[in-house]
Amino acid sequence: MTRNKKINSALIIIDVQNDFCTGGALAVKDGETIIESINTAQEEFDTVILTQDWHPKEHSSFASNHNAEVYSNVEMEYGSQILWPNHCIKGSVGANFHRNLNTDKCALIIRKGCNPKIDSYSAFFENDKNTTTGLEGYLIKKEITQLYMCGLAFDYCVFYSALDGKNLGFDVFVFQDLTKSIDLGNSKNIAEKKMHKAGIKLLNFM
Ligand code: VGL
Ligand code: ZN
Repeated sequence: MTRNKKINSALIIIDVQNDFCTGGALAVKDGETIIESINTAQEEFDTVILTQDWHPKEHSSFASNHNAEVYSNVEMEYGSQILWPNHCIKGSVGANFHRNLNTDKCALIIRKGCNPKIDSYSAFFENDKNTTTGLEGYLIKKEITQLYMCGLAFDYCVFYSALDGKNLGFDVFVFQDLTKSIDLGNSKNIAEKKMHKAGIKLLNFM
């Protein structure tokens, strides 16, 4: 199918990294199965942006740095934080983009979670909701008003990126069939409801 290129739009591909795919440290079930369609989706956009979870090994979101159970919660200065298995350690194979992902088209890679003291789910802000990644400024300078999001994981990094994008005034669309969820507790349903309520449009690409 040929479709018109989406103008004033960017495709933001969240965290399609080995550690979020089968065999990875924080594997999202069937994470890699969305990649081929994500590559197809890229053909419809002039602007493609990738994000890459990129943690130092002493990162405060790792359970191993707290002597705590994985998936338990701790209170940080910026609020509640889930403790994850060690994942996406900068420079490691797990932090690399999955080999099937076409990375040729993308002009900007946003790395996030680099500060050992603050986790960063969103492509826009760290979890303190204040420290910017610079992505907003990039999009404004490029006169991009519509954001289409996909990638891993739907209920964490895609969700927080979509909410922040919407709050910043962008039109936000999520290609839900180009995502997969971690689904901790009821996180997938909660994310869907909050996105609907915020006016984020959930679409299917295929
Ligand atoms: C993510 C948990 C921890 C994600 C990243 O990409 O959704 N989730 N770090
Ligand atoms: Zn992470």
